[in-house]
Amino acid sequence: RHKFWETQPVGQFKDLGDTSLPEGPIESPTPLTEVKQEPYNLPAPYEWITCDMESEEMCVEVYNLLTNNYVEDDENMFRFNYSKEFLQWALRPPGYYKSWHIGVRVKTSKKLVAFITGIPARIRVRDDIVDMAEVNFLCVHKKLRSKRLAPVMIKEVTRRIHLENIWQAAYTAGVVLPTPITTCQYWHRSLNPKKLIDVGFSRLGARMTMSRTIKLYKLPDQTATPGFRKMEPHDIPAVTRLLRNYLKQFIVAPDFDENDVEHWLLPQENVVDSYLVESPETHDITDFCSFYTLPSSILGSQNHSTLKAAYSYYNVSTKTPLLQLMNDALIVAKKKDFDVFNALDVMHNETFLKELKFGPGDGKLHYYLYNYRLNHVLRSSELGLVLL
Ligand code: MYA
Ligand code: JJ1
Repeated sequence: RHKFWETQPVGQFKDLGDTSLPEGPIESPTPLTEVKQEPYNLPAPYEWITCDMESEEMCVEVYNLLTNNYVEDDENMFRFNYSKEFLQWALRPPGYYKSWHIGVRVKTSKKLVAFITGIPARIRVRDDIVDMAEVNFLCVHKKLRSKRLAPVMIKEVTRRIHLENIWQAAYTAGVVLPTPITTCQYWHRSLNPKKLIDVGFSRLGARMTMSRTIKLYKLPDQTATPGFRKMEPHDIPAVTRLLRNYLKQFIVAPDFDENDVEHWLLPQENVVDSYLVESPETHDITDFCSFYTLPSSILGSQNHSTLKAAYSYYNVSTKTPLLQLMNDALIVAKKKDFDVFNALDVMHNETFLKELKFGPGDGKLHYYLYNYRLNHVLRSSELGLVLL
C-alpha cells in the first residue's frame, strides 16, 4: 500500500494499538561518519540545489513554484498562496540551516520544479524535549507528479537533517500516511460572507438570505477587552513566560525560548499578528492571541483573485475568557480586511469555535512524527503545536 512509507522509521498501521512497543525513538542515531555523504540520485534531467532564501531572486523562484503548484482543496477551487515575506519568515527561524532548503532544477533550462524544506525546532513530547526538524513546503511541479520524486526529496532532506545530528521530525499533511499522531479538523469563521459565497468558499445556509447572513457574521468595530493591544518587542520575556507555562499541559508542543518567541510571535506586517492583554491595574501580561496571514489564490472566479485568510496560531488565556479574547482577534482580523479566520481544533480551540460561529470545513490536517513512536493516537485538544 505505501511502498515508500513502509520502509521508513514511522509508526506503521499494523502496530496501531500495540502498547508493548516502547514510546520514543524508533531507530538510534548512527555516527555521523555513517551518514551518506553524497546526495541521492535524481532522474538524469534534474539536479539538486540549495536555495538561498536570503536572495530575493531565489525567493521569487520558490514563490512562483508554490503559487502555481502547492496545496489545493479537494475540489481544486483554492490554492495556498504563501507570500515571499511569509516564506522568508517561515524558513529562517533562529538556528536555521540553508542546506535544509532544497530545490530541484531541470539541468538544461534551470527551471525550479520541486522543493522541500526543514527548519530546526525543539519539540516536547510528554516529558522529553527532542531536537527535531519541521518539514514543510514539499512541492513537485504539476507536470512531474506521480514519478516517485517525492520519496527522493524526503530521503534527501532526511540525509541533510541527519548531517546536523538531528534524528526526529514533525510534519503535517492533508493526506493520510503511516501514521497520524492526531487528526485535526479545520474550522472557518466568515468575516466577509458575501465574498466567501461569491467565490464558492461557502454557501448560503438553508433558509438564509444574503442580508441575514451578513448580519449573522457582523462584528463590533472595537475590541472589548480593556488593555488589549498589539505585542511589542519589550513584551517578549512576559509572552515567553505566559506561553511556556500554557504549553506545558499539552502532550506535544514546541519548547519556545525568548529567541523563538521574538521570531515566531513578534508582529510582522502581512505575516504574523500578535495581541495581548496588559492588565490596566498591574500591567501584567495575562492573555495572548496570534494569527498568521496565508492567502489562497481563487482558481475560478471572474471577480476575485485572492482570498485573504487569517490562521489562528498560539492563544493563551489566564484572565480574559478565551471566548472574549478570540472575539477580539476576530474584530482585529476583520478590521485588517481578512475574508475568513481559520482555526484547527487544537489546544483549547474547541471551547470557542461553535460559539464564535466558526463552521467545520471540508479539510482535515494530519500530524506526524518521524522516528518517534507514540503509543496512543492523541485527541486534537492534546496537541499544542501549530505548523505553518
Ligand atoms: S505537506 C504538503 C504537501 N504538498 C502538497 O500537497 C502540494 C501539492 N502536491 C504535490 O506537490 C505532490 O503531490 C507531492 C507528492 C510532492 C505532495 N507527505 O512523487 P510521488 C507520498 C509525505 O509519486 P507526487 C508537507 O509539505 C505518497 O504517499 N508523503 O507523488 C509536509 C507516496 O508514498 P507511498 C507524501 O504526488 C511534507 C509517494 O509520496 C505526501 O508526485 C512532509 C508518492 O510520491 C505528503 N504530503 O508528489 C514530508 N504526498 O507509496 C515527509 C504523497 O509510500 C517528511 N506522499 O504511499 C518526513 C520527515 C523527513 C525528515 C526526517 C529527519 C529526521
Ligand atoms: O478551506 C478549506 N475548505 C473550505 C473551502 C471548500 C471549497 C470546496 N472544497 C471550506 N469552506 C466552508 C466554510 C464554511 C464557512 C461558514 C461556516 C461553515 C463552513 O470548507 C479546507 C479546510 O477546511 N482547506 C483545504 O482543503 C486546503 C488543504 C488543507 C490541508 C493542507 C495540508 C498541507 C499543509 C502542510 O504543511
